[in-house]
Amino acid sequence: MAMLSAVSPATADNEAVFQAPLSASDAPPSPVTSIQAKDITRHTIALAWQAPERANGVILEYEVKYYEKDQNERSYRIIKTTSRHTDIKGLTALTSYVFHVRARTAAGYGDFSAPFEFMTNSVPAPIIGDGANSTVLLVSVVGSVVLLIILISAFVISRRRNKYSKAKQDADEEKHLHQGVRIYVDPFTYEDPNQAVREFAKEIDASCIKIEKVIGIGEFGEVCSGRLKMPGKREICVAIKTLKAGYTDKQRRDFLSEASIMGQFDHPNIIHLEGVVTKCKPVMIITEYMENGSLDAFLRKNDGRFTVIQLVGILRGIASGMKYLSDMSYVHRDVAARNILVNSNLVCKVSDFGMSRVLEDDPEAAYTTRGGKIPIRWTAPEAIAYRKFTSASDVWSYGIVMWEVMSYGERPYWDMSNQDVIKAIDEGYRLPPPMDCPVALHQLMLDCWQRERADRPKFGQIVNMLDKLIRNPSTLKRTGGKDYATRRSNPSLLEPGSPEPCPSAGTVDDWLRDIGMERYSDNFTAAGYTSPEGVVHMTQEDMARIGIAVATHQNKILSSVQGMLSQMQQMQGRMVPV
Ligand code: ACK
Repeated sequence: MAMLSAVSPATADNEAVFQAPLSASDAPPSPVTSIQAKDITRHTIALAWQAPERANGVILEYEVKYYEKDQNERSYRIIKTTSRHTDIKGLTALTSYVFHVRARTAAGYGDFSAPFEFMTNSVPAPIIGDGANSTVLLVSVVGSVVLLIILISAFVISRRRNKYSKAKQDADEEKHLHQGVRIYVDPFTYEDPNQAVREFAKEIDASCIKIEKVIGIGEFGEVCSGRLKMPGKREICVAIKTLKAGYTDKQRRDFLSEASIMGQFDHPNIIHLEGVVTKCKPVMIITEYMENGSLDAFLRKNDGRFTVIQLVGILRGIASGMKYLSDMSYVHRDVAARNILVNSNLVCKVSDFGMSRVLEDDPEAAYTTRGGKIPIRWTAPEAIAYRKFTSASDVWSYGIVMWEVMSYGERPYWDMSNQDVIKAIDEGYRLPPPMDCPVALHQLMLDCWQRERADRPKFGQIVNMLDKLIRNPSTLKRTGGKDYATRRSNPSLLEPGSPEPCPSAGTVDDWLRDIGMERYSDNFTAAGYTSPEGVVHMTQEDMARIGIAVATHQNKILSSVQGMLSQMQQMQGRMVPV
């Protein structure tokens, strides 16, 4: 166990510091106790609240946390404001929302208020007064009906255009929400990056930190585990990233940029920044401690030990963290299992933020012909080709993380060279489903690996999809079978292997039941589609011909058919062409 001597260990003196009574300015503000809704419309609630009874200093800002009452509290949104009121916009009509408010002073955040619940309205604010004459009313009603027809037609047309037209709607909605949700601020836009550190990271006194052991090496220095005991708070385990001696100004800036970025996030699936030590050496970044370390190593150590539901829970957590980041307009660029940390409760948190550093630090990152350093196997083609990094390229990488998780930490594309990976992807090949991977999950991976980035799902949709699978575990039962077990020891990706018999995918009836489309069983039977092999080549026209008229049902069945086809092809020893 290595002890670093540069930081004072917990001595009797330090203990005395911990136990000293808090002065008013050390104590965070007391909780906000009352929140009122001053005005409510279909999509907006105007909130106002009282200052906390004991501010214990100057209140620098308030944080409003809110979420739909019926949704998981984890998918909350945050708005920060310096005043005691704010308009919460972009809400869904006729929906109950829960709000909490807390105040921040120089001593940090106080506790959140108790929950306050308000419901949005169901009708738009009236535009016709009581005295309006019936002609105006009639015109308005006719106008509304025409508008409704136009909207419905537009909706149907856009639904038909591509399966992620809903994605577009969600994206538009998200854009609105951006007006209410804080957007990530790039610390390098500050003239003085130290200012960003001061703004987003709390300075911690080195005497509060006890370093216990070195757990790894980062680009800038050792990563250690230890304990943090802040005045008035209980002692917690922390991870401590240190900046090694002899650093340049640029290295110090790059090192601390990670804290300036992390400090802007507050989400259960994003690694939490406790603070920084910048006033003495070594300079340190202190984060929550994640007992199980990096996800890739953790999975390899626990090969085969989790249930599918546990694995999907892991994926759901990561997707939720990524949704939060994309909502804040933060593009990670290096989403990979090695950059996800796991705690003792199997909660996964996205980590490894930073600017230029992110890719420099990553041993997987390789130089491209254009000079950038990129982790090829995890990166979307447009990001490799012309550095177009977006939340959609993060979705591609997330698909690779899904594959890593379902294969318990296997290396994507095994021992293929980076150049071969780029070529295979360009030719339309995709990773096959890992052993025992539910078809629905492999289909989601394939969706994340759509060549057109606009066709990839948004993180919000991925979270919804995973929630649906978790709620209906029977949808996770259908897998490609065990034949794939051989692939792990002898992956021959691009060589067509000797054709194997197709795996039994059950009956067409079973399959339709799995995807919730059993109402069409008779249509399939009557048209002679009695085996999965017969179904996989069906087209949209075939669907219409056998009497499936609803576009959403056609899409659902077709997307499942595509997954089934890819299953069969990978069973024949090939990577999946799309
Ligand atoms: O796989 P690991 O044990 O998890 O090895 C790496 C190492 O430090 C170098 O990055 C571990 N590590 C990084 N941050 C944390 C953290 N917050 N909690 C626990 N381990 C961490 C990582």
